[in-house]
Amino acid sequence: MKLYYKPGSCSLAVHIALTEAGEDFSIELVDVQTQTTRSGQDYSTINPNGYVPALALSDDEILTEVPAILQYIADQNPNAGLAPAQATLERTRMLQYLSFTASELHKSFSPLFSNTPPEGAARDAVLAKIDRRMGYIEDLLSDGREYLLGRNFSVADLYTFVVATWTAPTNIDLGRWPNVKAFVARMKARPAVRKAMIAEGLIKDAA
Ligand SMILES: N[C@@H](CCC(=O)N[C@@H](CS)C(=O)NCC(=O)O)C(=O)O
Repeated sequence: MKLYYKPGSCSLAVHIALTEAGEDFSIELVDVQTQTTRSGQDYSTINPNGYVPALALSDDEILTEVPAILQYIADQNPNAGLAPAQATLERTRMLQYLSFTASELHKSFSPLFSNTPPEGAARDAVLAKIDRRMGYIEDLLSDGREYLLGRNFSVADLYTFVVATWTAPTNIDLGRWPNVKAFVARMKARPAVRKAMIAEGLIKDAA
C-alpha cells in the first residue's frame, strides 16, 4: 500500500490510521501545485481531482476521499479498534462526525489555504464560520468525553484532530476552545500520532 500525502494536510489522518492499524505501507510526497510526486509521477493520473490523500492498494486500485479511506482502514483491521461495528448507531454516529469534519469543519478552513487568502472583512467571515464549527466540537467534548464518540476512540478523532491543528498555521488561537485544545493534546500523546507526525517532519523525534 502506498499513501500519497502532503505534510500536515488531511492526508495525515490517513497516515495515522495506517500507523494505528499496524499496516505495512509506504508514503510518497505530493506537490499538489505542480501535480508531481516525489518520484516524478504525474499525480493527476493517480487522483484526477488532484488533491491528497490517495491510497494505492495496488497499481490499479486507488482509494480517495478521507472518510472513505479511514473507514476502509478501520474495517480491514477490526482488531485495531478504529471504528464501531457496522450497522450500529455508534457506527452511524462516527460517520456523522466524519461527514461533519469533511464538509463543514475542513472546508471552513479551506479559504485560508488558498493562493489568495481572504483579508479584512472576508477573513473575518471565514473566521466566524470556523468559530461556529469548532464550537460544535467544543460543545460535544464539554461533557468530559475523551473522544468524539465518548469513551471509544475512532478514526473520526483522527480527522477532527488534524483539522484542529490547522489553527496553528492560520494563526487562530486554539485556546478559544479549551476542550478541543485538551483533545488535541490527548491525540498528540498517542504513539501512532507522534510516529506519523515525525515521519512527515511535523515534529522532531525526542529520542
Ligand atoms: N474531499 C477530499 C478533500 C481533500 C483535500 O482537501 N485535500 C487538500 C489537503 S487537506 C489538498 O490536497 N489540497 C490541494 C488542492 O486542492 O489543490 C478528501 O476527502 O480527500
